[in-house]
Order: sequence, then structure tokens, then C-alpha cells
Amino acid sequence: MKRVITYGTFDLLHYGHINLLKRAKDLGDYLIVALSTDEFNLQKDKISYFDYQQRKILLESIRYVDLVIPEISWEQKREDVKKYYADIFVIGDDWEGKFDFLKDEGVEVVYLPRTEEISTTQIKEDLNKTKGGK
Ligand code: C2G
Repeated sequence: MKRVITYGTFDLLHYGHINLLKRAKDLGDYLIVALSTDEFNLQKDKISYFDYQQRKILLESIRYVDLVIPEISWEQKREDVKKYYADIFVIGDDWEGKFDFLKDEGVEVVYLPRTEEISTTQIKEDLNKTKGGK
């Protein structure tokens, strides 16, 4: 049983997120998603449209996701990989190199290419344009 863990806000869930989650699950048998809390989002200068509970419900409905846990700090990853017996850490390559320290915990670290042309920011901008153009 190979266990995979990933982290993120996953706001305004879109196919780029699904693409990441599918590829992450394909690397193992069990996928844990550490979902950024609303409070932790502030540390990422993010205010998500959907709050934590709403984003959690959406993630838990995805066939690739086996467990959703809260991400409350930058520092929890080292503990999480031990607590949840993660074999592989996966995240988009916009984070390339940032989490290599997890290799010291015996965890394989994988940065996957992001899905271009889609992002939560882009969705918000497009919607604002549409609203303005109404
Ligand atoms: N992602 C992707 N393609 C996109 C958009 C997002 O592959 N077009 C990936 C990101 O690389 C990340 C995941 O989907 O692996 C979730 O994206 P975000 O919610 O933007 O995650 P982020 O805010 O980068 O959180 O401690 C780590 C942070 O919590 C990561």
C-alpha cells in the first residue's frame, strides 16, 4: 500500500486540480490531501471563495481522494509524512525544489507539471471581466 500526500487550497475546484489529484493517486494506492485552512490561506496571501468546510466536501467527493486533513502551517509536512506514513509527497512544479527536505524523512518528492491555461486566479479575473462587461 503506497501512500501519497499532497497539499493545497483547491479553491474554485477546476480540472487543473483534478489533473494533479489524478496523477498523484496514480503514483500510489492511497491519497491524502492536506487542505489549507482559511486561516493558513492568509499566510499564503489567499482568501478563498469557498471556505474550508465547503472545499473539504468538494475534495472528499473526488474518487482519487481517500482522506482530507487540515493544513494549518508551513511546518507540518515533516510531521505529517510520519504521522500518515506517506511514501510519496506530490505537488505542482510551481513549488519545484521547495520541499526536497522531505527526502530526509525517506519520502519520495515529486513535482508534477501544472496544467497550463487554468488557475483559480484566472477564473476570478475572467468572471470579473464578464461581470464588468454585462
Ligand atoms: N495545480 C495544477 N495546475 C493548475 C493549478 C493548480 O497542477 N492549473 C496544482 C498546484 O500545483 C497544487 C495543487 O494543484 O499542487 C493545488 O493548487 P493550489 O490550491 O493553488 O495550491 P497552493 O496554494 O499552491 O498550496 O503547503 C503547500 C501549499 O499549501 C500549496
